[in-house]
Amino acid sequence: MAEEVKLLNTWPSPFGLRVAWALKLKGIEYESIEEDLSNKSALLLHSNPVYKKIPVLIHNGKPISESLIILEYIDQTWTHNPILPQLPWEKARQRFWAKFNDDRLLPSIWRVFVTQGKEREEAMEASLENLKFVEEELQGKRFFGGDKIGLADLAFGWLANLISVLQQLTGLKLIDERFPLLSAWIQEFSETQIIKDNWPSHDKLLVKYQAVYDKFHPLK
Ligand SMILES: N[C@@H](CCC(=O)N[C@@H](CS)C(=O)NCC(=O)O)C(=O)O
Repeated sequence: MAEEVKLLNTWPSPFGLRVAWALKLKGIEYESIEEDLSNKSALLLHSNPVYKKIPVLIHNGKPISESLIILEYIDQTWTHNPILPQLPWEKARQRFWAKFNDDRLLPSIWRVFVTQGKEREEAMEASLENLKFVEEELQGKRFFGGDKIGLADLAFGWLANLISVLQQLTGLKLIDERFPLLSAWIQEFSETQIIKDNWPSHDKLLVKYQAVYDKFHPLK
């Protein structure tokens, strides 16, 4: 039976991007369906009735939600070019860091982006503390997954293209020479062909996130 793979997505989403990268790394053909989150489609509401969020992968008519769960599903369904290691401890570690990104790192950096004043200072402090943990995890490694891109790399992947946009819009520097290993990882990850070929341009992201920024920081 021919496989039918659809991805409900929005192009600037860090969560959607990681799923698209995983499908590309595995060489899976899929149809990307762009959602308008201000007017969600019946297909999205039907496929992810609990959270009503993208990304949703629909494989042969069956929906899977939550990007980290989708990544695991992809890895178990198409087992070539694995994104999770074999050893249970290493596997757990990849999952730990992917979850750390979603629970701690990404929300702290997002808070820097959407707040001002004292709140922003606190968010900045939390972000730097979180980034230090990430830096330590990269000791002696090229990727979080060792010598190749794995689950945690895909989860942290948004940093590699979005951080420069967020820094430009806020005028704040988060990742610089204080984080040499993370800076090297950003370089290495961004230069990987599959990743490079499959992410939105800096300029396109800038326009999109400028609009988001303006919404949170309207001119008085
Ligand atoms: N934990 C979810 C987060 C997904 C998420 O936040 N998606 C956003 C777009 S980046 C969304 O669909 N937002 C629509 C809404 O909240 O109504 C995942 O990993 O898939």
